Amino acid sequence: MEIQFIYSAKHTIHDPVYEIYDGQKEPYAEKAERIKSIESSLKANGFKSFYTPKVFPLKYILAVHQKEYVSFLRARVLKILPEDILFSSYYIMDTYTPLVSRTYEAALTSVNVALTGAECILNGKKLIYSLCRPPGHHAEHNRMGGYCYFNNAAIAANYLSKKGKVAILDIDFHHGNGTQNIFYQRADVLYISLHANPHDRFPYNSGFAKEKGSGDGRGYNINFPLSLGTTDRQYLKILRKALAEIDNFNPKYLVVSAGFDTYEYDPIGGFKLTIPCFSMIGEEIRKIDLPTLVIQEGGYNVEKLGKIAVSFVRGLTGS
Ligand code: SP5
Ligand code: ZN
Repeated sequence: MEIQFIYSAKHTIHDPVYEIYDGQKEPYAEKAERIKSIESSLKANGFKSFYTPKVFPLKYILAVHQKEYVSFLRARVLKILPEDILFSSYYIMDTYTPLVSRTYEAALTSVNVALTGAECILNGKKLIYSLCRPPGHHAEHNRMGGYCYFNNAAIAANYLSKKGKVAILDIDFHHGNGTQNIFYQRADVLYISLHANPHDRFPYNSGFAKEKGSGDGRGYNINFPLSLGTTDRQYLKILRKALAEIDNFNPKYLVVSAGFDTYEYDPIGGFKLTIPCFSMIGEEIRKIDLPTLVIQEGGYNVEKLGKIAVSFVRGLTGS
C-alpha cells in the first residue's frame, strides 16, 4: 500500500537546550534530531514521497484551543530573546515545555504538517504520515505540557470530523491527556489510548481506566493503562482489543498518535517493545482498513528512531 509523508525542515527553529525534571536541569529530550533521523532513515529505505506542508488559517487551531491561550503563546514569545528560554508562565502545566523565541512558529508549522496530511485524506488518500514536531497529544484546550503546544492530532481529527466519525488511536508511551481533554464530551470522536499507568509516569493525573468520557461523550474515551516492563506480546494483545473497539465504533477515518517511546531502550520510556514489534503494530493497524493519518508524537532514542519508524511503516504498508 502507498504512503506519503508530510515534513517541514522548519521544526529545528524550536530548540530548547534543557528541561527541568524534579528540580534539576536535564538535556531536552525532544530534540530536533529525532525527526531528522526518522526522515533520513525512511528516505534511505526507499520511502521517497515527501511533501512540504501548506499553510492553513488559524481557525482550525481555534476550533480546538482557547483563543486566549493561542494569543498568549503568540504574544509571549515575541518578548523572548533568541538565546533565552522561559519556563514558568501562564498556561504551562509542567517544566518540560519551555518557550523559546520561535516556539510559536514551530508549533504552527507542526499543525500545518498535520492538517496537510488530513486534507490529503479528505482528498481520497488512504495512508499519510505527518512528521510533526513539536508533538501535540499533551496539549489541552488551554494549556501546554509534555513538550506539546498545539494538539496536532486533535486539530487534524476535528477537521476530519466534519466529514464523518473519527477514531484516534494513541500508541505513545504516555497518556494523551490533551487529546482526551479536547474530545471528552464528544461522541463523534473516539479517543483510545495504550500507555504507561499514570501512577508510574507522566502525566500522573490523567489516563486511568475509569476516565470514560462525560455527557454525550460517555463511553467514547477508552484508556488502557499498562505496567512498566510491558512486552511485545502483552502490548499486541491489548492493541488488538483497542482495534476491536475502533472497529465496533465504525469510524470513517483513523488518526494514529504514534509515539516510539514504547521502545525497550527509550531513555524516558519503560516498556520493552522491540523494533520488530513496531511492524506488527503497523500491520494490526493496516488490517482494520480505514483511511489513516499517522501523526508523530514522542520517541526519544534518537539513534534508533529511524529504524523504529521504518519497521512501523513497513507494517503499515505491508511491505
Ligand atoms: C510527547 C511526549 O512523549 N511527551 C513526554 C513528556 C514527558 N516528559 C517527562 C519526562 C522527563 C524525562 N526526564 C527524565 C530524566 C531522568 N533522569
Ligand atoms: Zn510520550
